[in-house]
Amino acid sequence: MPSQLESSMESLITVFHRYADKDGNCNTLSKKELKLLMETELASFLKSQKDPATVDKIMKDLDQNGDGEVSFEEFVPLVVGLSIACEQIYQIYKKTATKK
Ligand SMILES: [Ca+2]
Ligand SMILES: [Ca+2]
Repeated sequence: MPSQLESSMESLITVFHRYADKDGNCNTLSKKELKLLMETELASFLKSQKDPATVDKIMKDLDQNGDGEVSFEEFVPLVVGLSIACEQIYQIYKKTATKK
């Protein structure tokens, strides 16, 4: 049985490839693939971002080598960044929950 963290990492890889494999280049996400991934897997985050250009901006931020595609290495910082943001919310939530 994989640990919780191991299965989380496995899920991350599985989700990345579920979208990256849609076109010829299965190791990277095109903008279309990234958009689909975010709309499906990060719908609540995307909804909280009112700016319709969010995906374009995120794409630009993530694409470190500027080839117009997002590789797994370039994708991971997005997940890490969102996890950090979620953890901060979790801390605030925990604080207010214990204050009662
Ligand atoms: Ca692809
Ligand atoms: Ca790239």
